Amino acid sequence: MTTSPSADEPQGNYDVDYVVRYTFGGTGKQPSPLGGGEFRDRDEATEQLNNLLQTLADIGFLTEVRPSDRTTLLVFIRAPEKSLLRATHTSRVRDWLYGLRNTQPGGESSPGPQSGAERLRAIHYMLTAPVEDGGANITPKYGQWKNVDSIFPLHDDKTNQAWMRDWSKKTFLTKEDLDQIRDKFGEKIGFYFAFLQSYFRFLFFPALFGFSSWVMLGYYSPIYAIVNCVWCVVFVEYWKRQEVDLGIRWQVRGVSVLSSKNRHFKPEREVQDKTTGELRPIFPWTKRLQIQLLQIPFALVAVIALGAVIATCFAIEIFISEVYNGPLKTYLVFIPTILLSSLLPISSTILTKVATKLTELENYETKEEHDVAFIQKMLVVNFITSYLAIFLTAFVYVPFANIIVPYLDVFRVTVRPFVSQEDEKTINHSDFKIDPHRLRKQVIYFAVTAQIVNTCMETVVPFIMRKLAIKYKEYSEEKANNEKGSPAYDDHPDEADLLKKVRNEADLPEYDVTDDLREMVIQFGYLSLFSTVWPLVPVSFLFNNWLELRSDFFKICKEFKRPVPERADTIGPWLDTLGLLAWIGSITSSALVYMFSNEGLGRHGNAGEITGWVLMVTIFFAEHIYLAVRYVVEKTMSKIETPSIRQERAQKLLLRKNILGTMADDHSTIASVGNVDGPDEIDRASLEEDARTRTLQEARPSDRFWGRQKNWKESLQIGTKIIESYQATGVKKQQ
Ligand SMILES: [Ca+2]
Repeated sequence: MTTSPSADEPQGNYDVDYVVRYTFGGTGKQPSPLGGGEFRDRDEATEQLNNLLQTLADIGFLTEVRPSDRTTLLVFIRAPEKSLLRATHTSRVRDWLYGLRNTQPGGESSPGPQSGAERLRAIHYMLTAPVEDGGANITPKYGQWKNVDSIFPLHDDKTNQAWMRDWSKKTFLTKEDLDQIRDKFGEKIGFYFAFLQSYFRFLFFPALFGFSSWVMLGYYSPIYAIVNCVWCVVFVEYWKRQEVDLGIRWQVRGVSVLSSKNRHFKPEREVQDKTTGELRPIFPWTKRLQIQLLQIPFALVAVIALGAVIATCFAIEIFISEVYNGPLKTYLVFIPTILLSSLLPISSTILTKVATKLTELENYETKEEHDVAFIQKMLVVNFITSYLAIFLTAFVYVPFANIIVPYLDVFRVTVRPFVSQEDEKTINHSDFKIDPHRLRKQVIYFAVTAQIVNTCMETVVPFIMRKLAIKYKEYSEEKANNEKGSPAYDDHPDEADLLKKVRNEADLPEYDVTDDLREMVIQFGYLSLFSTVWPLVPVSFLFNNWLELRSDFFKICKEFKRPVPERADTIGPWLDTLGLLAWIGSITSSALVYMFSNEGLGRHGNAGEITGWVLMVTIFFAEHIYLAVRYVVEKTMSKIETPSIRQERAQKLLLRKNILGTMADDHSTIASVGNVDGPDEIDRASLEEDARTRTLQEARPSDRFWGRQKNWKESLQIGTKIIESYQATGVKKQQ
């Protein structure tokens, strides 16, 4: 296991651990007609800043205040060695008490954080944990912290760039690379990259096999379908195993027991725990179940609403492209695309809002439960928007087109605004023929074109928008400074670069790994469900995912704030989704092979000859074979012992031996539990003194940065000055 020592972690960022962006509002608002609004704002902002700086000093953190822009300022936070040791020790003891660690962390000898992620996680815990757990209980944008806009760590640009260069030269990331990602960004993001890497590695076989079956077997080959289904099952089971292995390797097995509280949880009543006497907030599960039942109508509404939008656009498209032969056809074919790309986002936004509301009503106690419940609701929406169009072509258009097409005349209305009455009469559908390549064209679109478009929309477009936003902000700041007077507080030349970087990062959005995981799982769905139609699907995904891994990393580093490291021992509900997709894949693949095996026109060259009961029997057998294969793969996989699992077993054995051997004459293991609180008592004054004298002696480049403001009171003075200078100039101008 590679672990970078803590000393060289915050390189280049002047030892800054976290930055708080603090808004003081003011200049942007109109002064109240009664006057004094500006001053009331200012007093409140100063008072809350006082509160913030004092709280930070109370838990032993150093602070420095700098201006950011006309409405915000930056509070730099650094945890000195002593309070950091205490924070990591507390978090490790907690891990041990919850059974995440086999070995009890030693009292005084407990080493500092083993990785950047552990350091940042421990500090973040101190910043946000409830006061009774020794934290500062800072909740951005909430209650007394409503002026705290965000708390974020800074990107380590040098390392990020070095990794990007390194990875651009190799095909696979090594285990060590993944460990490094985990050490820097935490396990949750580590798991995403590990998943993407495993998926990419597993794509090599279907890509090769798909290519050769495209050359030799053609489309809708039953052999390809069977191999593909088995491969999907093997991959899902392999990844389950991989999660266990990584969980042990990264010491996060069972980490979900350490769940964080859901801030919006509203308990119905409090119940006294019989054994501990503690008051515990309760929300009865029966009530929650009642609200959860609303998921069924929600899913139905989602299916009907999205289904109606997609099916209508689909029908209009068929009408215009295959039935209609009047004038302007080349332009009219874009009508359904335009309709779809405007209606679909609107309906999914509404459904997302409803899902958010439902999840809130379900009132989960922990943030993790809340997130899982939300993702599960959104699955229906994701599935329909991604797969329904292909389903309609394969299972409605091809078998039933001859019956449906006459009814499509209702869509004459869509072309009426563009076509004269005489022309409209020329529309006839007597010569209508099913387009046998329609399905393949659609699958190719989703497997190639859509993937390229996605990468652009995900990485390239936001990057350009970001650059433009920075330019615009610079311009408008300059303009404001010219009009309203420039601020009293200039950047020190030493810090100019750092401050510029921090101001830019403060404007970035926060990263959520869920979106990237969803993208990959949906992609896996195209492979398992429809790749029989076009066996080159895995080839396209192979190339795409090599790039995806790198561009996603680039995206996290450049287009988002550095994420606060979080722990996880799984990719969460997406794992079940993978299993579900593999199962549905066995059904669709067998149905597709049966219906299209003769170049898209059924078994005997005529789509009308598909018989329902043969289809049913085919699906039934395929699905049962799937279950059998999965059982065998599952059993085989469980026999394989990965190195981490072997190591953990050995460690447990050794531990048992050691403890049982020393029980009789040594009570130190029990006595040292009392040392949970950490090495020795520390107070704020000694901490600040300590850290400052230490930095002065060592004369590092960050010394001057952290020496500018002697203590939190001086920081407050500077902060107040910044707020006053901006608001005073603003008021002057408005008068
Ligand atoms: Ca992505």
